[in-house]
Amino acid sequence: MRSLQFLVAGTLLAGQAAAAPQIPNFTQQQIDSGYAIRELSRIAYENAMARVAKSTSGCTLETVRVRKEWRNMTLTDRKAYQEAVQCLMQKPSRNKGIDGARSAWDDYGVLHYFQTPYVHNSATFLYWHRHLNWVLEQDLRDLCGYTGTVSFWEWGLDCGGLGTVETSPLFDGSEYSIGSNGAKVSRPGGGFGMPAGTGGGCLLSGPFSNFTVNLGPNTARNPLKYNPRCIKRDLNTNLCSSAASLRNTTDVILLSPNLEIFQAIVQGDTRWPEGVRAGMSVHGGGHFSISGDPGGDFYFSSLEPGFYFHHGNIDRLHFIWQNLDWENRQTISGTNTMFNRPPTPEAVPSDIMGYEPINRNVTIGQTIDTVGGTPLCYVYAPW
Ligand SMILES: *[C@@H]1O[C@H](CO)[C@@H](O)[C@H](O)[C@H]1NC(C)=O
Ligand SMILES: *[C@@H]1O[C@H](CO)[C@@H](O)[C@H](O)[C@H]1NC(C)=O
Ligand SMILES: *[C@@H]1O[C@H](CO)[C@@H](O)[C@H](O)[C@H]1NC(C)=O
Ligand SMILES: *[C@@H]1O[C@H](CO)[C@@H](O)[C@H](O)[C@H]1NC(C)=O
Ligand SMILES: *[C@@H]1O[C@H](CO)[C@@H](O)[C@H](O)[C@H]1NC(C)=O
Ligand SMILES: [Cu+2]
Repeated sequence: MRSLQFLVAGTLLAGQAAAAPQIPNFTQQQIDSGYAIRELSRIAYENAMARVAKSTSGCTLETVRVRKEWRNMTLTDRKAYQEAVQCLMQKPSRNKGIDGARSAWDDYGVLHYFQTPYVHNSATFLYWHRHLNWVLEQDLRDLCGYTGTVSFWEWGLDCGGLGTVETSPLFDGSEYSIGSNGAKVSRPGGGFGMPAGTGGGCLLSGPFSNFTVNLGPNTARNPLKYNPRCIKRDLNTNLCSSAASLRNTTDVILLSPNLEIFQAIVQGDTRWPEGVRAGMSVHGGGHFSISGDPGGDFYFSSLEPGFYFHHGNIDRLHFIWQNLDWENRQTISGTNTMFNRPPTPEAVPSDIMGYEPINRNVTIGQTIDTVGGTPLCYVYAPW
């Protein structure tokens, strides 16, 4: 009798066991060195690929795109990505009647400018930016013949004692980077109330140092007016170490039992005590490790090529967190306005997220699964 009960209970539990989070216990040293995030990333990748293998959605093992950290891309692939972005910067804008929108790349500045009040500290923060990177990937493919994927920047590999942002393969100014730091400009503090980094001026060298920022800043009387200027950066390893280290990144995953808290911690959203404790946290930390103009501009940061690497990592953290406990982590949390101001109803899967005029609107529900095939079909590789 006893063994029969055990058997029945065992059968019931088997279904639940598969859904339980497979989160090992790590030592502080394993967390700080990056061993932990690499392990979590590997488990999430394997779980996601196992779902792809069984999927009937059209996202298959043949079609799934594998996104890699910049330093895990071959030099050839890095060049191909840069060239595709350069190409997009030469294609015509799809915006009509917006003076500053001169290229297809500028469309991303206009889009983010208009969506900012809805897609930050709201239910769509993670999902809207997730899909934005997908939209960019599609544009690079459709308009510029790119065959690869977007990438991501694991901030913590370049700070917290492991490296510096200035010498990161992403920002070292080499042929295979996305351009260098800005020229050193001495000033009392950095832009937007942040501590100063080590640059502040126009990019010194490398890809995108010739890129012209056409719109913004958001503090201008007419932010959408044509306002051509150099791109500036103010790289900041100290800020990265205090807000976007491997420990900070791993903690986002380990300390978040549900999406509400995950979102609060990622953004340092002070409406939650967990968000208060997270301080500036990884979202602000990654942005302000680049900083500058437009990188530090809340509305126009999407014109900075580094933006998509930063948000790639935010999306990757979300992907890892979701795939550690997929059954329980397909939720939506929050409303459709920033800080719920003005108050709006709780978001639902059928709510539409806007990507005009790039013509890629989707519902929130369509973006919950990166391998859902509607349209998303990608995973993040462990580094
Ligand atoms: C991690 O540690 C907790 C508390 O010590 C324990 O309950 C749990 O079983 C451990 N998990 C694993 C996967 O070892
Ligand atoms: C910047 O330089 C690159 C490489 O020389 C070139 O492909 C690109 O078209 C240039 N971009 C602009 C906006 O001039
Ligand atoms: C972020 O990590 C650093 C160590 O890498 C630590 O000093 C800091 O307290 C962490 N921040 C938070 C909010 O946990
Ligand atoms: C896309 O969504 C926006 C709302 O964010 C809406 O104004 C627009 O009409 C939609 N476009 C299409 C083609 O459905
Ligand atoms: C990715 O790069 C890291 C650091 O450079 C290296 O240790 C790792 O082996 C690489 N991983 C893959 C999958 O290529
Ligand atoms: Cu944003």
